[in-house]
Amino acid sequence: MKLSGVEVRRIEMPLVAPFRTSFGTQTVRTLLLLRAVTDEAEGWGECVAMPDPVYSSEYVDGCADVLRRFLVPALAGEFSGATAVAPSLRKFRGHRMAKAALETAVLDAELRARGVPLSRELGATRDRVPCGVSVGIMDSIPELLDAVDGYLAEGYVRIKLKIEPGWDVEPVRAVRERFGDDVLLQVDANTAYTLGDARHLAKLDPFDLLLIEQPLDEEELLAHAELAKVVRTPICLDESITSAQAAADAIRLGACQVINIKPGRVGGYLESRRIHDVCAAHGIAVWCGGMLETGIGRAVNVALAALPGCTLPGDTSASGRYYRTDITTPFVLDDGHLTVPTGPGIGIAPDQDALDEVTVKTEWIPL
Ligand code: SMG
Ligand code: MG
Repeated sequence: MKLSGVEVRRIEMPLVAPFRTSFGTQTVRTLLLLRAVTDEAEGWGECVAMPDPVYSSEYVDGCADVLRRFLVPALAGEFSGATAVAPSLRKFRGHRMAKAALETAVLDAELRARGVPLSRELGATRDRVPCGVSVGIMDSIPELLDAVDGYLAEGYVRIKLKIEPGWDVEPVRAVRERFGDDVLLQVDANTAYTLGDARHLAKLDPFDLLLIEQPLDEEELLAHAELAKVVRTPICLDESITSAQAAADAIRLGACQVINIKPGRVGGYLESRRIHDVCAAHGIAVWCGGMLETGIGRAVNVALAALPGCTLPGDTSASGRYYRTDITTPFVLDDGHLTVPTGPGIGIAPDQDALDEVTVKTEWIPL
């Protein structure tokens, strides 16, 4: 396979509602969309980094820079396909979101050329996946209850509440009181707490949550293991899990009982599959996270969520949860599920007009 170049589009898509987490509020999703042009076919990849380095160290302009100067040029010449991408990029440290986008675009091109759907390539065992929804921090409890009510009415099978100090026990209590004990409920702190908050976080235990996601800093694996001795709610790691090696270490240390897999955070779908397998071997439940993806990133996430070890509903919500108009055929909830695309590669492509509408910059990186 030979790459002739990569088109990098910067797109800006308004969110249907502001999304507030412990690190900030998003009203527009700005991200990079890659189109890899090869001698066999073209393929798409979405870079999940945000404009500011607040979820992780990567950010949109940094990803565009590293793709232009280092990652795309490293793929010059003949190579054997998507499995050769990560080894070719390994000498460049970090930048996993940028690497993941490039690997996905190459993988999509390769699979389209071979006529193989990504879900089959990854080893998916389901044709539809149950979907959860991530609910941002709100200004008031009544506002939160209205939002949760709406999502449950739409059919979402699991609710995740974003939390931070000052917005944790009370919102969880209110949701449990209003919607009952049967609702699958979990929380995500995006690193907002310290180990000193352990006793406070244990106050979430009576609410029978599925998990608490990334309560402490991403580098604090040992502190998560200590926290796990104080809180009964299972700990799930997101930001801390940057590779299959990190997952194996975290499991060995007792830092988590559940892992959120995000292909962007770990450098791609092939590494995601390895994390899935490491977790399956240790009896650790996994689920597919979300980064407010467009239909392109969502298609790939839904394929990943269809793997047998993804035993918990993911943050793979319908297009309408995020955008009034998606750049692909929208993903629509059917009885709380999304259908796994069956076409070759990622199984979906952007609508050219919709894509042009949201594109603010296009760059061609030639090889
Ligand atoms: O894609 O539905 C989604 C968002 C899910 O909460 C979500 N993602 O830490 O898991 C997480 C956050 C990170 C992105 S916030 C902009
Ligand atoms: Mg998270």
